[in-house]
Amino acid sequence: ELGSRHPISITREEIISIFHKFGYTVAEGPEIEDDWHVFGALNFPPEHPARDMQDTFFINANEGNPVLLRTHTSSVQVRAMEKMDLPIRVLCPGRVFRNEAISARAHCIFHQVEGLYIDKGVSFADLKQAVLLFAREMFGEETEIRLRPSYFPFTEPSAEVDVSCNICKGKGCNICKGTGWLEIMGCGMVDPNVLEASGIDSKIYSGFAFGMGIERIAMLKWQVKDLRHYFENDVRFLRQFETVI
Ligand code: 2U9
Repeated sequence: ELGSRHPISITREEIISIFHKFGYTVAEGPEIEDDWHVFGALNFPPEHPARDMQDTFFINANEGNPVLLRTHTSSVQVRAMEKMDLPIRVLCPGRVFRNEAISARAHCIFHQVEGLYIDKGVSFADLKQAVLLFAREMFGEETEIRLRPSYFPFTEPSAEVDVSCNICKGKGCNICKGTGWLEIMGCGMVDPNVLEASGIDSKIYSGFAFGMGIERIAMLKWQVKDLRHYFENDVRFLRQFETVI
């Protein structure tokens, strides 16, 4: 019997191929990280709750320089800023780990794709256009986007991105819970503190970043109702993707 590609792999490759057309290259980094690359360089204050044991899996919690499982792939972008020449256009897919109770909507392991673009004169308008082009390639050319103000330690200003629901065409249905909109990612302008922490002059350079959960994008694409399906290797679930690509 022939196997088939996993829906997370199919979705990850589709996201990568869209951003490849915009000039992004892929970078990968370690899943086991230090505090600096996951939190310190990303403008998380020392007492930020995300650093707490309840959110982060620590490998050695008691020593001076904690070793931990990355909670986001932003650590890979920090490593890219340290070693790549500017301008930077990089896409970072990978597994991330958060100490959460497993349910239909949350899992302690999931997959992200994050992106980072740093150059002279990058603006919020550039970010909006990149997000719009991505959304139309991923969800269809009729797709509209909406940005809602948000907060992340590593971006300022920050926003959450919704796409118009392609099931009901924005009229409101049970998938979009009657709102006509579906949340797909977060984004923002890289905080000057984050640029400076990796040795980039924030008076000369600016940039934008975005991040999305691959499980969530795949759920929206195929109306997967329970996250746990992705991790259980039930062939009755996996066979449904045999005909995709
Ligand atoms: C650097 C600077 C900024 C990455 C970003 C988000 C917004 C975001 C979430 C989406 C769903 C995580 O998987 S999720 O739970 N991510 O909303 N991520 S901006 O910002 C960066 C990354 C690296 C150096």
